[in-house]
Amino acid sequence: MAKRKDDASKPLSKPDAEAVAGKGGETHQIASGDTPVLTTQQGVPVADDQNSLRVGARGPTLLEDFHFREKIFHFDHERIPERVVHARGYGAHGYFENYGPLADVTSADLFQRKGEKTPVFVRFSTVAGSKGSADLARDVRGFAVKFYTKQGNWDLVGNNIPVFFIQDAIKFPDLIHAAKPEPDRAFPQAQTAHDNFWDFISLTPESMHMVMWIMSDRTIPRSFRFMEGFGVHTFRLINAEGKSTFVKFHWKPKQGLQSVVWNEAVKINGADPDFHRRDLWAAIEAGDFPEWELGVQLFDEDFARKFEFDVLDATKIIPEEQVPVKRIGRMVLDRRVDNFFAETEQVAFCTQNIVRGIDFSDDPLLQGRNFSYLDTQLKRLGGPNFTHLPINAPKCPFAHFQQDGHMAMHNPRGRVNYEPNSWSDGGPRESPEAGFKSYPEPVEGPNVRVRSETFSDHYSQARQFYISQTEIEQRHIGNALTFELSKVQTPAIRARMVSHLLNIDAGLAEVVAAGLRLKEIPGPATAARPTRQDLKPSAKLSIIKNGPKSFAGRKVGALVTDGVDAAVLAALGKALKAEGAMLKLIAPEVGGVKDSAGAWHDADEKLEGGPSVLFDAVAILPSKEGAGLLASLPAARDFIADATAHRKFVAYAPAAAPLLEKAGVAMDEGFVPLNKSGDANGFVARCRGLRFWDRAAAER
Ligand code: HDD
Repeated sequence: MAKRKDDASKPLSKPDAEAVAGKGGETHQIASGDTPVLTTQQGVPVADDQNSLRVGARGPTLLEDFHFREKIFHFDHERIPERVVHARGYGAHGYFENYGPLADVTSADLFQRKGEKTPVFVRFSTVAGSKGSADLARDVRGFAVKFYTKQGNWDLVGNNIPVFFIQDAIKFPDLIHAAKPEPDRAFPQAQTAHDNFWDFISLTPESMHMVMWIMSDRTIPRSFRFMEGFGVHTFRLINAEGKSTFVKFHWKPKQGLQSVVWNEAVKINGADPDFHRRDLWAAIEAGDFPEWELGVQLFDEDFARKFEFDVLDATKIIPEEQVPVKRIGRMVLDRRVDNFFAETEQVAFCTQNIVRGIDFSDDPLLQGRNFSYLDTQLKRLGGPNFTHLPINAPKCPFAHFQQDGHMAMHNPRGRVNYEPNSWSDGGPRESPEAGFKSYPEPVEGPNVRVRSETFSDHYSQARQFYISQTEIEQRHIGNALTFELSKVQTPAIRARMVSHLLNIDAGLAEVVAAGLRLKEIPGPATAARPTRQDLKPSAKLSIIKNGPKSFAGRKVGALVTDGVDAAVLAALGKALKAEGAMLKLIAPEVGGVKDSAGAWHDADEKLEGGPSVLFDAVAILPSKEGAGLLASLPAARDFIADATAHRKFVAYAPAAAPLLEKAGVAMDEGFVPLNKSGDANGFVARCRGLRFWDRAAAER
């Protein structure tokens, strides 16, 4: 059966067709050769999988039909609870390759040898939406990495934003309740643009730095491949002598940073809600393996004491200008999952999973997370043996006396299940030499529920982030705040947010107040600490300043018709291939088009299914007649108008001119004529800029 299904081009033979249709009383095919026989879970071969057992052809179904009952029973229990947060995600396998020994700072085994490869599994995610929500929601992206090291599993459970909303884990349920659909109405899905979220945020000044990040284009990445990752918290690295060095972890995408614009995100969600997962899948399938470098910011107690903010406060960064990011290895994702559920869904990340040579800091958010992740796996995966699942099991030898529980798959063998014991084959023993050691930090103090004074500056780094952005990015932040707060129905909440913005940047507050048309500008929010004006802009915080050097890994969508210039199309394909980018053909019909030399090209998408939002740049390449046809099609006009509005580079054949006019676009320097095949290289070179932002300036 399986074989036949895969080979869709082969028509079904008569007995096959009957087996599928399940004609009563017919003889079913007998599996032979390499086709396995369908069995029950007990291994009993199944003779008929099309009809339940019943009394007579039209009679009631019998309870003794064990195959039917087992099949339905299993189906009824296919779902497990989705993650409370980060429910929608997508994973891939790969490896981490260490650049060189780091023994001076850490004894972690994976960082000891140059070129050592450690297998990894990565799961990217959105936070707020449920499992079936769309990929381009404006949201933080999860960036969780499981390293299967030779000394046990290390999980670095980070995000694509280096700070968080809250300073203390006890506020996490409130934050997530506020962000998720409102409980009485169960909407909006996968969006923070609603009253509850902004009500909570506007009452939580510590979230203001994060607010700047989530209202920036960081929350609408072009794909998982083009975003940074951060471990967020300060951790410790411990060397063999027990010396501790503080560390913050960074993932830097080799592909460079890239985001989409909001109007594009909204349209992508309609055109392809799976845009991000499809992108990762397609890149890996094409052998274009995405890659990140792992970077560390290393600093000592002395720096921590002198730094303007508390390094235990997860709402703060350490600017790279103050502590540079040292790149210590690279991660390559080169293998897709075999089965989404078994791997991506069942993977269980826990911040408490660390290995010798790495340790926690006292960041109260991290300390709380260490409880939460282990706890949540019990609910989601149903028992304490989720580490027996292949995706969660260490790939190094392991031995312990833990036993039993739901679905136990490897209980200790033999008589011994406790320690100490005096049996000669007494099982594993602890090892003071090789074992995990916690950093013996001296801690003293009264039991108190207080937030440290050193955590109380909520605006200075929010301002620093804002002033580090290009003008375009600042405008996007203003637009995003205006959009989200316009969805808030309670005017007092809108005004309360503007009062916080006044502490961040007066210009931004003004833009948002005007965008909301506030009748009265509120006074600035009461601040525990005045906003520092002396923090310097940090270029690393901008996406546009950290874009790619090449157009590799990106996609051009070429709108083509019959009669497309064969030489120009070939040259464009060649130039993109040389750059490591892809060309996709969009045609009036998916069957394809015949070019000017009479050659046939299959289309990748029918026009209505391949809007320009799915591509990084576009080429409009109709023949003269084709241009006339396209001008009459709304989807073709939208294709061009959207690409223009989203500041994309547009290549066009001379014959496209009347079509461009019909689409109502004003041509500018971002439009590149493809008159002859030699022009393709020039177009691809322009595409390295990703967007023609000057078009935005002209509009303003
Ligand atoms: Fe969390 C999942 C990242 C704060 C509690 N979190 C989860 C995932 C990521 C993060 C990437 C998805 C893992 C996966 O793909 O399976 N979370 C973060 C970051 C935080 C953070 C970077 C702040 C720095 N989280 C945080 C706090 C708590 C949680 C403060 C609770 C006290 N997070 C959870 C959770 C989840 C989770 C409920 C849901 C599913 C899971 O853990 O395995 O336990």
